[in-house]
Amino acid sequence: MAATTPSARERPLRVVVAKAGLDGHDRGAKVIARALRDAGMEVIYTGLFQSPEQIVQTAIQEDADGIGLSILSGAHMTLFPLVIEQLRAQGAQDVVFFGGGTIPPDDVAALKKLGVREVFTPGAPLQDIVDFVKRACARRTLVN
Ligand code: B12
Repeated sequence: MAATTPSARERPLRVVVAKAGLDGHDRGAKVIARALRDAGMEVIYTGLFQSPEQIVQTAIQEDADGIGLSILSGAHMTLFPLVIEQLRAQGAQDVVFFGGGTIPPDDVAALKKLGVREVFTPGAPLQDIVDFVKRACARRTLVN
């Protein structure tokens, strides 16, 4: 009998949408979580006031393909780098890290240089965000 080769199949994308630090603005994060869910993804929303360490732990425990961090508090230049540090410390650099919020253009450029894949600011169309997440995380969803 011929040997069977396991064929690649696709599973839904899994994405953690996170809020960090003392930032209480949760509307944007919830809108993004809903848009990604409506696009067929499995979304884990962390709720407010998470530490960078907790966010990365959640992504690992949930076997997430991506982390989307929402920051409207002005603390983005502290919290995004801390999440990157935790991704390295916990051996999860392959998780796609992106985000959004009230982030000035110069800071967007600086965060992208640090390794944040994409940053979406107020007014960013939801379809652009969905398309980005599908594209950026797609490679991770092929499983045997
Ligand atoms: C609504 C609002 C509030 C509400 C929040 C309600 C809630 N539950 O979210 C209330 C009244 C509680 C509030 C409180 C405060 N607020 Co306020 N708030 C706003 C406001 C007017 C709108 C934010 C909003 O909900 N927009 C609608 C959502 C849908 O848009 P969004 O979050 O920007 O999301 C879009 C993008 O940014 C992006 N995105 C966002 N997150 C993510 C995540 C991912 C993964 C991705 C891919 C994309 C993405 O995609 C979305 C779609 O385009 C903004 C001003 C503004 N125009 O942004 C100020 C603003 C954010 N607030 C501000 C401030 C200062 C405060 C207070 C400190 C005021 C005070 N002194 O008490 C408090 C802090 C409260 C706290 N604990 O954090 C400042 C922040 C300044 C800064 N960043 O340095 C802002 C910018 C106003 C200003 N111009 O000064 N606020």
